Amino acid sequence: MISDVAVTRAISQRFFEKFQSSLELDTAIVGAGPAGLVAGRYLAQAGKRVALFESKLSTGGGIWGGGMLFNEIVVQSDALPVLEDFGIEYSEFESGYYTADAVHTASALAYGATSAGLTVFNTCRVEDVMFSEGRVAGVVVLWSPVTAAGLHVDPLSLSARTVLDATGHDCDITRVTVRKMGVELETETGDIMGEKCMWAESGERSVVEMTGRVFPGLYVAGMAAAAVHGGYRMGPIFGGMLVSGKKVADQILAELDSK
Ligand code: 48F
Repeated sequence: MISDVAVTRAISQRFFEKFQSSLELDTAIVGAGPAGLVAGRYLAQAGKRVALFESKLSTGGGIWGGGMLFNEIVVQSDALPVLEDFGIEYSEFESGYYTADAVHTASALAYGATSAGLTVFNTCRVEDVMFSEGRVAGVVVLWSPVTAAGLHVDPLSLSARTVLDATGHDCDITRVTVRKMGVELETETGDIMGEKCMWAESGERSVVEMTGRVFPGLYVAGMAAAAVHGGYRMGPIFGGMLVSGKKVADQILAELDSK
């Protein structure tokens, strides 16, 4: 016999176990696109307390639609080790260009990150950061449907030694930090520089170079790094996003392990 109440008890208890064990994190990742999921896998694999917050119901960010809803993605050779690590199947299209099915890639990234121990809170929007002693010190979260409905509800706060802005084009987390705190970022201008037009060759190279810390406690990866540092956009070639996620995980691990 199945008890409806047992189902409710199981879900609510398990959810709050997850939530309570995420109140004091080593790293809070915001955004479950390719950059955030790749970073999440490597941080979780290293044994860090890491959780990812995604405002949509599904993880995968901009992967699902490939290019213009043609659901294939292109990856260049630099990122093949990341594809292989996640067990993502790909094939060579022509020299230097590899393709993977977008649905398979999005699913495999989610599986690879969560099976390494990453906790994902979906439908959960980070609307602000905690700020303490001159650094970003955590995330302020609220269910995204609450925000969408325009309900007047206070959020909750979770502390994190490091926060990763992997929110893509919007660079939401860096933006809210600059807007509310007026801080100077570790960028060429000290401010958010804004993403440039399409130039995949430059965009793919620079998104990896631009990955890293932009303020004490705050890191950027993926398209958020391009938006913050003024990189070119690159469209549906995803190698830079994957390598950026791996690079930022290494940088965050170096900071976490140095203290
Ligand atoms: O946009 P997204 O896939 O970011 P990414 O990892 O990859 C970029 C590529 O998909 C593509 C590209 C490749 O050449 O240019 O755009 O840098 O994923 C960002 C995720 O962040 C979520 C958003 O729903 C998406 O799934 N997100 C954005 N703002 C918030 C957020 C927020 N404030 N709180 C929680 N999640």
